[in-house]
Amino acid sequence: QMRTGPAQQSTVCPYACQRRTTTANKNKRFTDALEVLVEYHELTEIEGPRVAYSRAASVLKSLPWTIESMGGTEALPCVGEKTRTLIQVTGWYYSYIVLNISDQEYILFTSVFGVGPKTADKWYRRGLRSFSQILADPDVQLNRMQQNGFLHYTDLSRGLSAAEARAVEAVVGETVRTVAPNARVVLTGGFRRGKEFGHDVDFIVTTAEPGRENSLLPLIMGRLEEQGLLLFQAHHPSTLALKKIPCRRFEAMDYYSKCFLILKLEGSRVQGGGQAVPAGRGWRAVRVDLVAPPIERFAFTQLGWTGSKFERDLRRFARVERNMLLDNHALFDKAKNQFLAAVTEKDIFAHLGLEYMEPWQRNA
Ligand code: TTP
Ligand code: MN
Ligand code: MN
Ligand code: MN
Repeated sequence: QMRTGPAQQSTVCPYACQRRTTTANKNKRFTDALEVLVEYHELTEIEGPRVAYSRAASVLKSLPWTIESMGGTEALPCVGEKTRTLIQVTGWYYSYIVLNISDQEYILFTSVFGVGPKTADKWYRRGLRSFSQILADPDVQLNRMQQNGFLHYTDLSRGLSAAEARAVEAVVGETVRTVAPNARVVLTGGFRRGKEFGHDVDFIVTTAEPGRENSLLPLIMGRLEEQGLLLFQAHHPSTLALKKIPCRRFEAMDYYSKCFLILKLEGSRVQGGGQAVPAGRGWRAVRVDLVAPPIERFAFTQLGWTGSKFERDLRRFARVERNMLLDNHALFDKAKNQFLAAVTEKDIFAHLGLEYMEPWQRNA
């Protein structure tokens, strides 16, 4: 009975980690509008509206049917009065939110690599309303990341196709094989979830040699540099040895060695030519993230970095429903006062008493 709405509603689970959400979003019209609201509310300290809209969007993404009207949405979990109004009047309400909101510059500013809500807010408060005003203002100090964010803005704001992500995977794979033949690289993030489009490509790099994971990323960056492919790098060495695990705060945060890169992707490497590569130049800039956890933490890293709101709800589910703490490093059972080991993601789902969800079913 996949056709009508109301018959489905009783089966919609309240946590995203209990729902199978593929990239085939049947309610994109509404979820796009909701995600603009989520982004807009990221500016404020009050997390209520942001969380509420974000959860509502996740629920709508998981529905196997398209919502036609507000009627019949009453029984959906996490879909409150405001979201239902948005559904009812989506056409004009959406335009109103996107086009007339006074702070739309804030959303524009945070689209620059290295610019977060705080910086965007600071610039907005200074009266700055456009990139040219920011770049022309003698009092604005851009850090190295932001300088590169502006320098490569056109390429980076375009995002990447799955074909380009595969080309990046080949480049990173070859590089790792050259400097660390025994290391392993796996794709994670949105492209692991089967997205056709993403803002960067994420990889986990591991080695079976204990302690060696901390020297991997500098080696990889060095080799990328030698090949003339490294346009920008910010490396954060591991702080794992210094920290208490699991994190007490449930953020998409971890203590592993990681780096945020901008790489040069040559058009010739992309199957089908790579439409996003400017013709005269033959290459484009792409954002790449690498993380290098110790091998025994691989499953937790993989689950965490595969991402989406699925991940946030998984942590919340663990805490609220299971009295456990889950983060990118570990799963801790508070009742038993012990860590629960995991070699694969399946082990973690099993510890949580959840049905295993494939990565492409985690597009919450
Ligand atoms: P993103 O790359 O930001 O998001 P995405 O791959 O889902 O989508 P896109 O790139 O297309 O926008 O993050 C991927 C996951 O990595 C996200 O769930 C959070 C996680 N992550 C950490 O857990 N710790 C970190 O330090 C960072 C930078 C990311
Ligand atoms: Mn990503
Ligand atoms: Mn992103
Ligand atoms: Mn990323």
